[in-house]
Amino acid sequence: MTHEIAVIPGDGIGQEVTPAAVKVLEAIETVDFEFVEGEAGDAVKDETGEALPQETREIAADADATLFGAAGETAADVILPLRDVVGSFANVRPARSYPGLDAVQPDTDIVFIRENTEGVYTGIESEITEGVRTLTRVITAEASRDIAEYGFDYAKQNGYEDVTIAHKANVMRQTDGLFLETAEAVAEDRGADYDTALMDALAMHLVMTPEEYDVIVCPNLAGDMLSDLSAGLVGGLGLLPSANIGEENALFEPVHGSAPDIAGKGVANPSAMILSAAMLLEHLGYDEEGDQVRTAVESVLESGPRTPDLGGDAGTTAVTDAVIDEL
Ligand code: GGG
Repeated sequence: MTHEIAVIPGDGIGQEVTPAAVKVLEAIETVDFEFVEGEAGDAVKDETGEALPQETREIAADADATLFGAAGETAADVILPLRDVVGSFANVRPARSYPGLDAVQPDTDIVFIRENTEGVYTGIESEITEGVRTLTRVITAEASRDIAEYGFDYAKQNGYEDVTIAHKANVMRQTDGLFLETAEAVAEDRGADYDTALMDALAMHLVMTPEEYDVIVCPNLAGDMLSDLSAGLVGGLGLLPSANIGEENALFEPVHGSAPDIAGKGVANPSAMILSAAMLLEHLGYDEEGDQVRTAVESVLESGPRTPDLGGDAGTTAVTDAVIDEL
């Protein structure tokens, strides 16, 4: 069986790390892929006036899964609609420390389960009058239930003991009040143990004692920010993959953005993107192959070569080829 994969490199280092992940997938001899490339991002907007052309939407909608690189200035016009195209409601962001890397917190193994459709990312913003702008934060019981169910199921299926529900219901009483009460009801229906944590205090606890957390179920913005914070604990954004999961389709992307400061230099760390490809393999049912890719990345992270963000002097291609050699 051949799996059709939409490949959307996007902007900046997305153009460098996405081909690296494709090269790794091509090296997996037990799975057949057909890659269909689509354009999106700042450059295509400059050329055509549209950051996400209809053709690219269709490529992602028709594929078995999508690999997405990075979004730049047009992030809101690219990645948010793409998540919608694949019907994604859950953004899974594992933040793990790896042996041999100089991490701030070497005992980190946390999976953020981020609500992926609403919160402050619905784009409902207005200018009321000059100097006054507003943003509408949308929280629904349906989306809160979906993400909580996904989070508790994920924890059970992946052998994680602790689930924490992140919120700020003492201030955002209506919106996070609903998120919290809905997620707690899901836990109680399942008879599952859980903790709740105010997201601001949680940020501090994550820095000081990340080993106390396993799976964290978060509203949208909190999940985006707390996962980036946790990237800092394990060695940087070059290490965090993610999966945008829908009922029938999914999109895989590194947590990092387009990194314009290093784009075009050939030194971007491909690990997050290759680990996202490992998540894609698992999503398609190739657990063994996904595990092989992750193990190969871990081995290269431990023994090198490494890109400059991890203290090395190797380029994207050298690291990718080393991962393929390990495979
Ligand atoms: N590959 C991820 C990416 O391009 N991130 C840029 C960004 O702004 N992301 C916002 C989000 O993940 O919601």
